[in-house]
Amino acid sequence: MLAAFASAIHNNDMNLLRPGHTAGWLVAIVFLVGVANLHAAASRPNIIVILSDDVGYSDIGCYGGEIQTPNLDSLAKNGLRFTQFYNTARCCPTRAALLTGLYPHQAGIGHMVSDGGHEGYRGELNRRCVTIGEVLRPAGYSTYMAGKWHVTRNAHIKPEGPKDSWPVQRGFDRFYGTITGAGNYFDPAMLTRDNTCVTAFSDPEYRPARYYYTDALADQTVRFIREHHERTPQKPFFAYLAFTAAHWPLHALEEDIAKYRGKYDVGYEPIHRARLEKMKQLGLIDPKWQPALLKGNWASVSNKAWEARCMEVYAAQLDRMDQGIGRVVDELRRQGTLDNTLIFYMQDNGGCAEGMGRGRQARPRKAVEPKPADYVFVNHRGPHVRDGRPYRVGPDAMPGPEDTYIAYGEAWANVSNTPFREYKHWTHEGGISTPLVVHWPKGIAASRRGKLEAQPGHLIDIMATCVDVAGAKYPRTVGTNSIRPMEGVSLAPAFRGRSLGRKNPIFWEHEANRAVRDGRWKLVAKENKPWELYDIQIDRTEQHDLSSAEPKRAQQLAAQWEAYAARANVLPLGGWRDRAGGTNASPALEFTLADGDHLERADAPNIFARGFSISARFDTEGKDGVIVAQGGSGQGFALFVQNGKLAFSLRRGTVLTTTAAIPVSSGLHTAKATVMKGGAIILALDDQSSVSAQAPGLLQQMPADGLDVGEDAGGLVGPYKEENSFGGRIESVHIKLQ
Ligand SMILES: [Ca+2]
Ligand SMILES: [Ca+2]
Repeated sequence: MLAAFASAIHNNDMNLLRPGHTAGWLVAIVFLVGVANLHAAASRPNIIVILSDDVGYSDIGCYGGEIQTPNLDSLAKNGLRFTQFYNTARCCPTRAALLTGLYPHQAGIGHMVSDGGHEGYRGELNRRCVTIGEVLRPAGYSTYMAGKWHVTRNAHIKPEGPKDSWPVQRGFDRFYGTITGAGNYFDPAMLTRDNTCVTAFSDPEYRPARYYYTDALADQTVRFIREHHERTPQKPFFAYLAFTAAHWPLHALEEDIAKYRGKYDVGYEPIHRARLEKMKQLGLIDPKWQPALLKGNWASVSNKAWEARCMEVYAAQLDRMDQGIGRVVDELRRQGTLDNTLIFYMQDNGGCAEGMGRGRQARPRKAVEPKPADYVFVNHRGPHVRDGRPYRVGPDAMPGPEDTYIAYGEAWANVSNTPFREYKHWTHEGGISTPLVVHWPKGIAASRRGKLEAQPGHLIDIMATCVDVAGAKYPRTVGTNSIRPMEGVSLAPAFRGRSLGRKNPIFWEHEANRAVRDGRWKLVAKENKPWELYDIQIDRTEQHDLSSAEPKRAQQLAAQWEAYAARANVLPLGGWRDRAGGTNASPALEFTLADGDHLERADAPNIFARGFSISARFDTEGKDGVIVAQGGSGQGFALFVQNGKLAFSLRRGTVLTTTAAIPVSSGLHTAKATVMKGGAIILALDDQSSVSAQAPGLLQQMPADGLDVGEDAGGLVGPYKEENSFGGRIESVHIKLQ
C-alpha cells in the first residue's frame, strides 16, 4: 500500500509541483515525497539481472538438463519459473531489448554491432532509448555491471573509444567486463574496468592465481555488492551480470570438465530422451507435444571422443557459471539482503548451431613471439594466444584449453533446445525460448514458490518490472531527446498469481526471420519463406502448420506484424546488410601474403561492396586444394584447384558463382582473378587462358570468416569439402582492392 503510494507520488510529482499550487500544498507534498523516499529506500528491492549466453532451453537443471546447476535450481525452488519467456534470438538485439525495454530495432540494434546506416540498424544504443541503469539511478539506485556489453558499434570497440556508448556512459556507476561479444575465457579481448581497457594479466585490481572470465565476473559482482553494502547500505542497487558462458569457444577448467567426463559418450539421443522425460516430470512441457526432430545421428559421427568432449566442456562452462551465481547469492545471504533482492536469470538466445572452429585444420599455423601482459586484444580471436601459440581448431584439437577455439555444433545445439525447433538466429521456439527464473522472497507470494508461470513474457518486460518494483520514473525525454515509451508490461502481477494484462502481441525480427505471438497463436517465418501458423498451446514444438487451415487468422497476424515492422524501425527488412561490415575493417588496399597466412576478419581485406583482384604464384605439384579463400558460407571468395583444374568462386548470400575450370599442370604458375564492380569475374592462368563468369553483384557484407592462404578454414566458400588444404606449394598471394 505504502509502496503503491510512493510510486504514485513518483509518477505524478511533476504535475503536482507545477506553478500555481499554494505553499501549503508544496510543503505537504515535499513532506510526503520525503516520507515516501525514506520508506522506499528501506523497502525497495535490490535487483540483479543474470544473463547467460548461447544456452538452450533445456540445459540448466531446473529446466530439464543433466548439467549440474544446484544454485539456479535452488533459486527456482524458492522462486518462480516462467515457461514461456522469450529473448530476441541473438546476442546484441537481446542485450538492447533487455537494457532498454524496447524492441531491439527501436534501440538501434536490429542486427549486430555493424552500422547498416538505417535507424533500426546503427549497431549501437541510440539516444531515443534509456537503459535500466539510466532509469534506476535517478530513483536512488546504485548501478553495477559485470560481463558482456556488446551494444557498442564495432568501430568504437577499441581501447581509445569513442566511449559514449560504453556502460559507464549508459547508466552504470561501475563496470567490469568486455565491450565486445565473445572471446578467450582465459584472456578476454577488450576487457575493461569502468572506462579503461585492462587485460587479465595487467589489471592491478584483480590478480587471481588463475584467471577465468566466468569466475572473474562472479568475483567482481560479489565485490560490487559487498562494497555497496559497506559504503551505502541505505541505497538499493541494480546489478547486471552478463556471463559469456556458454558461448564458443569451448573453454573450461579441467576440474569442471572432469565432472562430466564420459557423460556424453552415449550420444545425442539418450540425452535428448532423458531431458524430455525430466521436462515432462517438471511440468515444463506437455507430453502430447511432438518433439522436434533430433538432428544428430551418433552412429555416423566419426570423431565420437571429440564430439562428446565438446558437450563435456559446454556443460563445464555452465557448471562454473552456476558456481559463480552461488557465490553472489551467498554474499547477499551473508549481508542479510537476499530476501529483498529480486533476482532474474535468463538466456540471450537459443542453443547455437554455428560451426566455429569445427572444420579440420590441415595446415597448422606457426607460433609467434609472445605479447606483453598489457597488450590488449581487440578482436574476439587473434591468430595466436598471448604466449604466441597459434589457436587450434577442428576435430584434432580437444576443446577446453585456452589455445583451442571450437563450438559444439548443430547436433548438440539441437539437444540443448529440446524439444524445440531451430537455433540462435531463428524466431522459431528453439531460437527465442529461454528459462526465466525469478527469486524474491519478499515479493513473490509464498504460495507461488517453486511454481511454474505459463504466461508469455519477453525481455521488454524486464524494464517495466524494474520501473514498477523500484517506484522509478520512466522518462519521456532526456535532454532534448524524446524517449520511446516502454514496450513491455511488469511481470510483478505474476509474482502474486495474477494476470500480466498484456494488451499487445509480442513481435520478433532477426535476419528477416520473423514472428508474432498473440495469446496461444504464433505466426512465424524464416527469411524469404512463407508464414507458418501454430497453436502454441497444443503444439509449441511447431510441428503442425495451420496457415492453410486458418488463413484468416494467419492474415490478421501477418497484418499485425507488418504494422509492427513499420512502426518499430524493422524496415527496410535486411537493412543491416546495407553498410554492414563497412566499419572496423582494415583500411589497407593491398595485401601481400605467404603460404599458411591467416588474417582475422578485422585484419582481412575489406571486400564488402568492392571490386578486387588476386594474383597467386603457386605450384600444384599435381595436387588439389584451396590457394586462398576469404569468408565462409555467407559471403566470400575462393581461388582453388579441384580435379587438377583451377577455378574461382564468389559467394554472395545463397548465390555461389563459380567460373569454368582451367586445367593446370605441375610447375610454377600465376593465376589472376578479378572481381569487377558489376559482379563480373575474370580468371586467367599465366596470361594465356582465361574464363569469365557473372555474379549477381559484389559482396553484401564483410564476411565473418577471415582469410586463409592454403586452405578455407571455418565456413566454406566454394564447392569443396572441409578437408581442402592445398597439397602443393604457394609462393605468394597478392590482393588489391579497387
Ligand atoms: Ca548469445
Ligand atoms: Ca572460411
